[in-house]
Amino acid sequence: MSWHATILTLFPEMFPGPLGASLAGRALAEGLWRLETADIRAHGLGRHRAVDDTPFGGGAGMVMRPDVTATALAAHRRADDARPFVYLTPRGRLFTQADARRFAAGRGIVLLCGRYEGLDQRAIEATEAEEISIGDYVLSGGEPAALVLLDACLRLLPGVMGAAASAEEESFAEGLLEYPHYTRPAEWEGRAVPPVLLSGDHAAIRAWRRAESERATRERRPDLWDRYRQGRMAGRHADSAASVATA
Ligand code: 6GU
Repeated sequence: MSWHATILTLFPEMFPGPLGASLAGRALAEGLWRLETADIRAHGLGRHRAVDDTPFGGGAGMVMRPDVTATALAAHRRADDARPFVYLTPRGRLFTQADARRFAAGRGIVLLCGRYEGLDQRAIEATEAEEISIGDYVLSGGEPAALVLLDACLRLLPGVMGAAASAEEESFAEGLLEYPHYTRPAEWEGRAVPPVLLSGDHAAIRAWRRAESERATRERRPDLWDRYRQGRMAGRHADSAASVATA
């Protein structure tokens, strides 16, 4: 069976969205992965199919009801489903390349997209959801985060990218930012390509690229740089959360 993504959402029309184009879209058409969207509102209560209510204790916004959400989940995830269940929320742990690798290595994923002020805490606990955020900013819902998370997983599935790209992935899965890239023309509007790249000296090119990767990481991402240096001192780099930035 192909890699199976199930998305529980109040906005199923947002999917596949961008995942219907480019690499992920071709892989979807080829059956390398499968997408199932589940409309939470189909499990809503009463004539208005209510899925949310006002927060106990007061305050702004609405909270997704635990009963409706749990019913929707149970309808799309059987008890023996081996796939991880992820609730997308800005309260979650930050998503990393290590998560993408772990999810891509499994059978698929079940994603719950939060809306309103979020999901009732009891449903999060009862379902043992893994809470994940994609960054320190606020989205109006979990749907764009689900698209981001899926994109990161899908490009790692066998056959989705070429073999060359996978090899590249390995060589840069070290927690450094990428070096800068150049193509023709060799001179453009008075700007020359760094001469070493035209030298044909592959060892020198490798050394230049490594130095540029390290410089970019040091200048732009001191957090990644510290982790990279610690990893190097401990004699390991692979699979650090830092490698998210280099994939
Ligand atoms: Cl997963 N959801 C929302 N609403 N905002 C976010 C997020 C998720 N990750 C970062 N910001």
